[in-house]
Amino acid sequence: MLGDFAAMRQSIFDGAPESAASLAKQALVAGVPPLEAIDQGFAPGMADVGEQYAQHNMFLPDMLASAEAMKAAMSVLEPELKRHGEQRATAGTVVLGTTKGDIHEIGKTLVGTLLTANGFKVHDLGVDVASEEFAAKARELKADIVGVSALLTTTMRGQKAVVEALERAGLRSSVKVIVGGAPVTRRWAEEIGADGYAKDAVSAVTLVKDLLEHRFALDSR
Ligand code: B1M
Repeated sequence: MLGDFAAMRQSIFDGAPESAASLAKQALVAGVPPLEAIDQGFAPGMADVGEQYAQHNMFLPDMLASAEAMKAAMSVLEPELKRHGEQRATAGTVVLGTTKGDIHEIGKTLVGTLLTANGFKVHDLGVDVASEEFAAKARELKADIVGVSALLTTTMRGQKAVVEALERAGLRSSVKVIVGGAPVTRRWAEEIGADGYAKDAVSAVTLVKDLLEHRFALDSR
């Protein structure tokens, strides 16, 4: 079948990396766009897992197994997503990471992959990243954008800490800060003085493009 989204979703729910990777390969061979396989197949599987975990029907080892399955699928799909970006000129530099104390990496990595696919140079600092590290890398790379992901209500505060670290480093006026992650909202972004919020990886790309276009328009006045 062209894009067996139900089977993809199930492979994540079951925490089955081999099956997830094999379904991802089959999807590519069948000509399914990689983003469609993620959005309609694999990511909904992660959402199911989150719901079951919240209702105490699944436990931490199950969530971990599902994350491994998701990573297995992504390792097949990401190179395909990125390939498009390699042929383009650099649209801007983004420093990306997940906040201090937070090890959720899948959503952040997907944001990075799509930005790369859209011609941005992405430096991914990984997970559990201190605010000062974001600021130091932004200075070193003369970044246009700093992107901070947080998946826990307790680690969202780390996004505010990054805004503050950039201010302390004297970089706040030259760098745009975007935030995202399941518990993050537009309101929170405004409250902490970030420049933008994106609900998913596709809107993160639109947001970054909009912010940079706006900045270049102001710069050329
Ligand atoms: Co965790 N976990 N987890 N977990 N985990 C959540 C987030 C949770 C909502 C589950 C639940 O209870 N329903 C809950 C948080 C509750 C809260 O704070 N409100 C939770 C918890 C409690 C925990 C632990 C505390 C559990 C424990 O130890 N008792 C623990 C914390 C560890 C830590 O970080 N210190 C923990 C651990 C883990 C695992 C290690 C097992 C694993 C992560 C493995 C890994 O990443 N390598 C894990 C997972 C897999 C999840 C769920 C099930 C799935 C997250 C995911 O990968 N989603 C999650 C439930 C859920 O979110 N429904 C859950 C798929 C991904 C594509 O989506 O990450 O939302 P997401 O990213 C999206 C958007 O949010 C957005 O775009 C992405 C792509 O569209 N986005 C951005 C993300 N970052 C962005 C940045 C941007 C812009 C957009 O700009 C910079």
